[in-house]
Amino acid sequence: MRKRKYLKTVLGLTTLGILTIALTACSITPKKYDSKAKLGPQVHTTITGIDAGAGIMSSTQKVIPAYGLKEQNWQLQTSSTAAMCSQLQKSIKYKQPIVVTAWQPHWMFKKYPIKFLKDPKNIYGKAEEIKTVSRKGFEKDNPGAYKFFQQFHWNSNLMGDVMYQNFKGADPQTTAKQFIKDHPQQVAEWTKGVPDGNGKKVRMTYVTWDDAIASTNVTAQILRDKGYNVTISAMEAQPQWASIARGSADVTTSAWLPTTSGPLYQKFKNQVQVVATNCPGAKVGLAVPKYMKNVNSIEDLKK
Ligand code: PBE
Repeated sequence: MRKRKYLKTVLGLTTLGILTIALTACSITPKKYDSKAKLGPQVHTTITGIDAGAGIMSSTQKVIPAYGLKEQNWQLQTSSTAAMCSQLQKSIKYKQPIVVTAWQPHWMFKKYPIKFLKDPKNIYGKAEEIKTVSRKGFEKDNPGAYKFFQQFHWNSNLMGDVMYQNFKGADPQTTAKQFIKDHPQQVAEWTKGVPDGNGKKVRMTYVTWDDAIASTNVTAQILRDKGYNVTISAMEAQPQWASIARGSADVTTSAWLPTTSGPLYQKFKNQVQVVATNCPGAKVGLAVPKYMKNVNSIEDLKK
């Protein structure tokens, strides 16, 4: 009897021990950033990226060999903006190292303490601008809407506010309506001399990136308020450009030029038309959390 009880206790304690070890193992968090150690191994020589169709991904594929990161087997991990941002958030929570693809305007710089890495070779381009691009012939077929798109231009701040509202969960069309209400002067400037739409069609296309969601919904809503019949269709970047080039869509407000959307622009430039710059001062590159004090340039990734 005694022996049995003893055995039971030992067995119970052993089980408890194993369970504790297992649980601890599961909850072990990866190591914090170590400024004295080589960076590559700390992040598995991986840059956390977004969706494969993004221009920032093709630029980053050029960055890897250009900065000698290929020799160290650095790789670019494809994911999505949402997945990348949640990875970033997790890393920041535990002060772990991470290298991400980043761009501005975007709310990530408002939400997370991160910094762009210097790009001395200018692979991501020097001065990016967000441009409005239409099909050839749109101007002739719909001069009223075209005029509006020629006049539509804002800045990172205004755009950032709209994006941040959407990020916080607001419906993009509701945010657009609120923006219009709050910025009558801007809207008046953009619609100056723009005739009533009388139900004329405008087919906009966009990729579901935050900046494109913001500018597409704001411009679509302004044109709707002017009596245009605006449709907005979300698609991947390549089909988006192809549909404008083919003429099955009219216009997009989210071409990042000259570098980020550059490869697609080059491919279709004979069939499309750059209408205007709608947001100057955009920036594309790699970023890391600010606590990675020794990493300030893409060149530092090798160290
Ligand atoms: N972005 C945001 C896109 C364009 C808008 C920079 C992630 C890209 O093509 O990379």
